[in-house]
Amino acid sequence: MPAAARVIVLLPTYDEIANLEWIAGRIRSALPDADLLILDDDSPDGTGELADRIAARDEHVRVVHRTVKAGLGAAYVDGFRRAIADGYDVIVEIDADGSHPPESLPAMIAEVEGGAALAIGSRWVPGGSIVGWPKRRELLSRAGNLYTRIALGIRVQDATAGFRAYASRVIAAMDLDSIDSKGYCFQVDMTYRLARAGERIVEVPIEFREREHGVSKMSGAIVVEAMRRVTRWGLQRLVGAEPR
Ligand SMILES: Nc1nc2c(ncn2[C@@H]2O[C@H](COP(=O)(O)OP(=O)(O)OP(=O)(O)O)[C@@H](O)[C@H]2O)c(=O)[nH]1
Ligand SMILES: [Mg+2]
Repeated sequence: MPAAARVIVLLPTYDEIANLEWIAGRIRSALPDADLLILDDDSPDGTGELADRIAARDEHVRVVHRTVKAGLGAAYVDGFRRAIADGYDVIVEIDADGSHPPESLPAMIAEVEGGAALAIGSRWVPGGSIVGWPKRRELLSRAGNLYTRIALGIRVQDATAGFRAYASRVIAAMDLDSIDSKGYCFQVDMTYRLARAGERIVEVPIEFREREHGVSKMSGAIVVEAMRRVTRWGLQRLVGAEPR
């Protein structure tokens, strides 16, 4: 990793018009030298046009207009390919809804610069916290992460977290074509790939906040996808088969 690592922040958006300006500004302030790539899936609420206006006044900001809503995983894979092609050293994932504090990014990126393959902004390590979640939602996340740890034999406390910094070398080494997980499962999929490859994964405690504006795109289908896939990978692990 070069002394001054080149950092790109990938920001997927779908109907985040009430959040985009604020989150983009916080990201730019937290990481003044980094570039920001907004990946919008043709949001009906005009998020894409707002993204264009932000990009027009800031040379560190670019926008990718994707034509259909294809899920978070597909948007990130698109961003990964562009980030690798453009030669970035560190690739950041963050939600646009304000749940993930950009102010924690310097500490996460420092871990990657120090040799970690992946630094996760984690809710479930000591020092991490959640603001504004009902108990039900917390239990779902904790139970999902516990199940994931046991099924996959990994030590990560917050494998479903979508707040991450990756060393781009590990993304470049991945077969991105083989990733078709969409929701939370995409994050588990990425984590499991790196854990199997013996890469170092660290967790940095963060304060996670429930979104205040806009609506969640989380759905029962996303939870079911994650449960089914984690179960399948866990069974494949038990019989010594390659995960598919
Ligand atoms: N480009 C793109 N972005 C998406 C898509 N689905 C969700 N997003 C974005 O992904 C991020 C996370 O989505 P959220 O709706 O907050 O879902 P979540 O964080 O898993 O669930 P909550 O905790 O309930 O907010 C946000 O920035 C969304 O705008 C999609 O299909 N395409
Ligand atoms: Mg969210």
